[in-house]
This record gives sequence, structure tokens and C-alpha cells, in this order.
Amino acid sequence: MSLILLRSDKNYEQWLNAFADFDPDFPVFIPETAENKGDIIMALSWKAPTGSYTQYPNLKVIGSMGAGVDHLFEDPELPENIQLTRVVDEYLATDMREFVLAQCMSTIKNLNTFSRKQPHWDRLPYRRVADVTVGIMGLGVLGQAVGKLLHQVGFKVTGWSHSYKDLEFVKSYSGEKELNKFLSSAEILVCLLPLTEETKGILNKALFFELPHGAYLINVARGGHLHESDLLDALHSGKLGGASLDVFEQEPLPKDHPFWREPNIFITPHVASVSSPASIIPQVVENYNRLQAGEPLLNTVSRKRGY
Ligand code: NDP
Ligand code: OXD
Repeated sequence: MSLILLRSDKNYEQWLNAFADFDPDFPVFIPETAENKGDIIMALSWKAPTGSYTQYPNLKVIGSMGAGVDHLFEDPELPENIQLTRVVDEYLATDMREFVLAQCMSTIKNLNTFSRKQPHWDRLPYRRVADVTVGIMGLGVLGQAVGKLLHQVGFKVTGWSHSYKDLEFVKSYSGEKELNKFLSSAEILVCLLPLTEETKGILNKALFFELPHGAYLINVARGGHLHESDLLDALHSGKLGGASLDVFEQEPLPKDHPFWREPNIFITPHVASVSSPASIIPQVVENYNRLQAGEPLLNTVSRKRGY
């Protein structure tokens, strides 16, 4: 029995090294070294080439190498009867909350704008954390981690999710019916939703219309959430004051993409929070052992919900 790593970019070395450091005897392969495909019972994958999973007749579990699982559902040949898991990791959460805090501070203190305007000596009005409401779309593992830190720092924090959350650090809104109420106070809107059929394109003109005038968007979820031309229109009309974008429909963002030329869009290359193999491998191995023992797995994904 063994585990296979699957990635389109074939960036396997750091994963193989981390498995070897964790347990030199752990049976891990990559497509080029997996001679007996029938032995593979689990895959650990990040954007695997389409059709990869069907190559392994005894595959029982596919684990995402990250928190997001949208890449798994993109494969039209994803086998029906296979259990899906994802990463829930302390470092992924702390890195994300620090990144979003940095973006929030940067926008209310105009730091990105000052560096873009160098060498001009122009003062700009700034805001204090206590006067700013940050609305977080998606109050899951990462959304809650972000919300808690922003609350500790002094921001007013609201959040929106499928189900109501009883949390002391965030005012919770839930479901379609409460979306507009949630949006009406979000001066900074953070997207931390999973990309699903329901959330695709959710950051669009109609949603921007409901935000306070001049609101700021932080998208650290997926490029597929954002309607790109609606964002450009909202920035040009002043409806939105700016946006920090870490994720894009096409990554790397093509050199000729209009976002690069937009003065109030601040781009980072999908680095808000990056999975560390050393940190993630223990939970993968735990799931591999549970699979063999017939025990319930950790961090499972609902196919029905898509996350
Ligand atoms: P979780 O699954 O823990 O949380 C998802 C949240 O979104 C839940 O609160 C869920 O509601 C809510 N949600 C899902 N669908 C809807 C909907 N249709 N309407 C309202 N709320 C909805 O995910 P994580 O917090 O772990 O991760 C979120 C995303 O962050 C990932 O899917 C990934 O795309 C992205 N990510 C980006 C990274 C980066 O570097 N830029 C790094 C890591 C992740 P409920 O709680 O009610 O189920
Ligand atoms: C993830 C990511 O989903 O890095 O973990 O985007």
C-alpha cells in the first residue's frame, strides 16, 4: 500500500524531502516512480493533471495539499466514490491572519498609496482601527482566525457564512437573506470563501453596489470569486476605493493584464498563506493510517457542498 503525490507543476522535491524527514520508511511515490499503480490507496494532490486519479484503480482518498479543494472538482474525471480531504493547519491560519491584518493596516494608513506615489510629499487622511468595520465573507477556519486577530487589534468585525456563528469576536450574518445587511457596513471586505458553484463570481457589480461608498476589497480566496471587469468599473466610478488581490483567475497573472496598470489595485502572487509540507505531512500520514485502520478521516470535504 502507498501514497502518490500528484501536481501538474511537478514540484515534488520539497514534499519528498519532507516525507523522508518525517518518516524515511513512509511509502510515498510520484507518477514517475509508482511502478505498481494498484498499490496506491491515497493521493496527495495540488492541481493534478486532468484524468490523473483514474490511473490508480485502488485509490480510496484524495487529499488536497492546501485548504482549498476547488482544484479537485475541476477534474471532470474525479472518481465518484473517493473520499476527499483538505488541509487544516495552524500555520496556514496564522499566516493568513497576519497577511490580512497587514493589508487592512496598509489601506487605512495609505501605505501602498504612499509607496506608489513616491517621491510626492502629500498627506492623506487616515483612519483608526476602532473606526473601521471589516466584513469577512466566509467564517470557516481561516475567516475565523482572521476575524479574531482583527478584533484583538481593535477593528469592528462582521462575518458572513452559510450558517450562523455564535462568536464573541465577530457579528455573524448568515445566508442569502442577510448578505446585503452584512455588506452595508463592510468598509473593508475580505473574501475567504471556498470557490464553489454558489460562490463563483460572487464579487461582482451587484455585491459592490451594496458596500459603503469607497469600500476596499481584499480577495485572498480564489480568482474565480471575482468578476474582473466589474471590479475595474467599481474602481473607476469610485464605488470601491481600492483592492488587494492575492489570487487570480489565471496565475501567474499575465503581464498584459489590466490589473497591473490599475493604480488602486495592489497585487501579491498567491502568497497570503502557503502550505508548508513539514507542517502538513503529519495530518496526511495520520489520515493514511486511519484509512488503513478503517477509521474516520480528519478534515473531510463534503462533495455536496463543494468545500
Ligand atoms: P472553510 O471550509 O473552513 O470555510 C469556508 C467558509 O465559507 C465557511 O464559513 C462556510 O460557511 C462559508 N461558505 C461557503 N459557501 C458559502 C456560501 N455559499 N454562502 C455563505 N458562506 C459560505 O475554508 P477555509 O477557511 O479553510 O478556507 C477558505 C478558502 O481560503 C479556501 O477554500 C481557499 O480557496 C482560500 N485559501 C487561500 C489561500 C491563499 O494563499 N490565498 C491559502 C489558503 C486558503 P459555513 O461555516 O456555514 O459552512
Ligand atoms: C490553499 C492555497 O488553498 O494555498 O491552501 O490557496
